[in-house]
Amino acid sequence: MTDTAVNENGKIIVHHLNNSRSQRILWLLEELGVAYEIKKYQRTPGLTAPEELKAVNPIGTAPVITDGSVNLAESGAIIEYIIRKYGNGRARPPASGEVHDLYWLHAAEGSLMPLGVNAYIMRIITERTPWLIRPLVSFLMSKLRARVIDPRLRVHAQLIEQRLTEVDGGWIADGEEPTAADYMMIFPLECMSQLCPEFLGINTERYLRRVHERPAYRRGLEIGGKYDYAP
Ligand SMILES: N[C@@H](CCC(=O)N[C@@H](CS)C(=O)NCC(=O)O)C(=O)O
Repeated sequence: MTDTAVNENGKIIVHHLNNSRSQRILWLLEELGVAYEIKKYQRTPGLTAPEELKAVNPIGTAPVITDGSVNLAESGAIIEYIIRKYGNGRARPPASGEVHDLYWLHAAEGSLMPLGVNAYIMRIITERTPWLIRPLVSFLMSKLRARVIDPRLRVHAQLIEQRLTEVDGGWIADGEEPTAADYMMIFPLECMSQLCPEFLGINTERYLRRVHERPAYRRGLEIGGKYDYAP
């Protein structure tokens, strides 16, 4: 977190990278009805974020928000910050769902996304390997993925399916509306629906469809632009 630019309109600025986790933040702000502005950044041909994002986050990743004198990165931190500061009591879990909210809020970036990113990098390495040795690299990467990544992704998928079955079509924390856990989990679930759709249970698929149909989610998509992880 750094102190830099102040938005003169007093609105939050969302530094949004196309096709990225910052879609989570747009969904949350749209659900809460918080005024914001969006500053768009386009991925480079190498799929990394452009250099100018480093002006607001030295690591160079999105999402980042600027709120007054505060620049804040890390989607989990941003989501908690927005809910605490602008939620007016909304997006909070009921007491019975607090531990579930906490667990999934952290599991999303702490456990699921590292697995997903590793699988994604393996796919890119294979695609970009010279054709002569590609079959060998492809074979090695698929062995690695089958041994190291997929067994864990499969268990995570079973655990979220179990939770979504317990809440019977509700939100992860079993409240009236999405909480931090939902805003965080949507992205790994969207990634898994492309990377390993066969791991996702029926309630998880229903959950994804339900989120994607929400008007606030759709508004976030329109504002964010092309996003390959949702219909
Ligand atoms: N744990 C961070 C991860 C941030 C991250 O890796 N963002 C990706 C977009 S999904 C990014 O900016 N990638 C571009 C790059 O690495 O250059 C968060 O949740 O905000």
